[in-house]
Amino acid sequence: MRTRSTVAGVLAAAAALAASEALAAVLDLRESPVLSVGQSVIALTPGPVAEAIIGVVGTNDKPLAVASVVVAILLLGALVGRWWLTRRLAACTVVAVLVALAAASVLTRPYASPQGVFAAVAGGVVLMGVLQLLLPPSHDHGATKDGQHAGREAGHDPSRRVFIRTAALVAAATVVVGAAGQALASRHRRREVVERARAALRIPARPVVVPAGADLQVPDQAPWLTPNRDFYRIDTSLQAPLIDPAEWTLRIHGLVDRELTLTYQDLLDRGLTDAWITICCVSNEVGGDLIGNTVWGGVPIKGILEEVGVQAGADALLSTSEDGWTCGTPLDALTDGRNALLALTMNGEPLPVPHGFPVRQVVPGLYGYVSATKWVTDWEVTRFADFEAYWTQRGWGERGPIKTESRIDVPRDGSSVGAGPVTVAGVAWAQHVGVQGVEFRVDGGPWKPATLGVAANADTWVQWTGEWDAEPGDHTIEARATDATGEPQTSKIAEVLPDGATGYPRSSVRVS
Ligand SMILES: Nc1nc2c(c(=O)[nH]1)N[C@H]1C(S)=C(S)[C@@H](COP(=O)(O)O)O[C@H]1N2
Ligand SMILES: [Mo]
Repeated sequence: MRTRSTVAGVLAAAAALAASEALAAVLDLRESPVLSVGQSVIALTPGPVAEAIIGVVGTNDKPLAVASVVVAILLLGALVGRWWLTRRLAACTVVAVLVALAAASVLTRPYASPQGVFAAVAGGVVLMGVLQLLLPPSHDHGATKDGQHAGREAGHDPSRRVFIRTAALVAAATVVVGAAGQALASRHRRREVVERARAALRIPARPVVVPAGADLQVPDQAPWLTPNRDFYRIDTSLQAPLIDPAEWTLRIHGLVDRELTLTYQDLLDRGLTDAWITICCVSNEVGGDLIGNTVWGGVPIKGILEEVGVQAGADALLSTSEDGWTCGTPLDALTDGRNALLALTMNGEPLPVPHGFPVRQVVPGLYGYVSATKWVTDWEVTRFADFEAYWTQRGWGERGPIKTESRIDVPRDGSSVGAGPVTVAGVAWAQHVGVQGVEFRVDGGPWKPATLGVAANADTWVQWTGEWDAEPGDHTIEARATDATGEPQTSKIAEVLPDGATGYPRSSVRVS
């Protein structure tokens, strides 16, 4: 009976999930209850835990968040099933708490709606209904407190056959409803509208030309220009916000002389500036790939801030995305003349939805968490003393200047190469300062200068390459960059928390 009630509980929870998600799809909700709960879990995850998770699973953090919520609900379902016949009050309390938590998640999200609460409640009702179906409180079907009637062989237990048949039916219905819900959700009306609007945009075409000599064309090395589809994605959204550019506005307020609300067309009318900028995540470990380089097209932020008139005493721009993520950027970095942009295009095409469509910020020299707000809809000119942005609340540094770093791409860490001349290559960056040189060394020997690719400007990474005469055995290659002021990157190992990793990148290779 214990197995039976556990199975019934898990099945009931799965049916509840399928029903609630399908209902959310039928109602065309912006966000289903499961996603809302996932978002709450993300928001409540302490910074160091989030960091450890990103460190292990990288950009698979989103499926992991959803999977954890689903698994947790199935486990709670198992518990409810166990208690259904013997401790009904406790079982119902667990269901009620689950529904209440889901409803609270739905209601605290930017896309809160009464229908979302309805979908969560429906899930609870289905859960209990299925349990009632699978575990009838009967006297003659073996459902007594201590389980089976004595002397009955499991195989000949009629209630067992009934259970299996009903359970199979419930499982089949769950799969059908779940699949139908997913199919329906993928045809989300809003997604279609936004994708159509994105495809229909006629932004003056500007050819994307990689500056001559920037890409050294070393086999197996990451290309100098990161294609949009390979660009790393880091954000707190389980489902990228869907914003119709025709409805998008940026409201600018706070310590300004004149408030201003900009539309997408307003930005287009100003004309777009193109800039090659390498952006990087503070969670990028030494040697990591949470960094990418593209040409961004947008409107300089400096001019917009001049237009609204920043008042004395302000030192920060607090930007907020449509889904409520916040970011604090030093005003200095936005007004000192660097290419800080409100970007509309990435590699010549409208921003892909996961990268901030229709409008995001890009600021050379600052990690993404303090500068690169995607789906940005609100700007408040303010003071750092008066607020704490999303990641600062979770333990990250208030300011996030990018640290000078380098990476070895070839030969890859852990690879084997033949003895003789071996090409060593990688990238190095010191955004908005520039890279003057890169050196590499083997087994702690003397540093050897690498050849650098052409730098488009001080805001992008540079590729570097060199040659090493490899002798058989196990060897470790290290690299270090020196920025344009002559400052070499530090050898001191720092973790990514609180404000970015440092240390020499290493590649350990076996030479045969
Ligand atoms: N709205 C929103 N914008 C965001 C984030 C986010 O979580 N939400 N993450 C930031 C972080 S931490 C980084 S590193 C960059 C990543 O931009 P990308 O996903 O386009 O590479 O976006 C930034 N902008
Ligand atoms: Mo980031």
